[in-house]
Amino acid sequence: MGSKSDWKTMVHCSDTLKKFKIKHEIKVISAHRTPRRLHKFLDQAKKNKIEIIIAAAGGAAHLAGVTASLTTLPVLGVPIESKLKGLDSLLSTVQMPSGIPVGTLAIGKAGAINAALLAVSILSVRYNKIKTKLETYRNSFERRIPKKPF
Ligand code: RP5
Repeated sequence: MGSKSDWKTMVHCSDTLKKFKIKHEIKVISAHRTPRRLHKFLDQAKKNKIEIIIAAAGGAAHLAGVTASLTTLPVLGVPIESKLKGLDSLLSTVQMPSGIPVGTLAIGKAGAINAALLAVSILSVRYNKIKTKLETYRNSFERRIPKKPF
């Protein structure tokens, strides 16, 4: 995430990954403020066996796009709520030029949770245990939705 201030949103992403026992690193890396940290992290990503990157940033949110430009790993972008209610973050993250994709999720908490779930879904193609957990989660999720609004 681009700032420590993004953690209150991204904690929901981490909590969701924990539910599926997905090992993950949590870092503050900013495309603007700490570009050298970003390059170093991506240089070591392969060695560190990273399979997916979730990049969250707010405002002029270039983190996911710059990350995607420097790696072939799947990059999922979470637009953080901002002074403009996250619309700036959303557009900065989602409007990538053709050739460098960022899988962009919703603004804020829903996006943070869904980034984790999408990462789980991507991993489930390769790891059967994760696939089973995801199927169980989805089934229980459906049961939790009330059939009536009252
Ligand atoms: C972005 O600027 C961060 O991702 C954060 O959402 C936003 C504000 O950062 P702080 O000023 O709170 O550190 O780079």
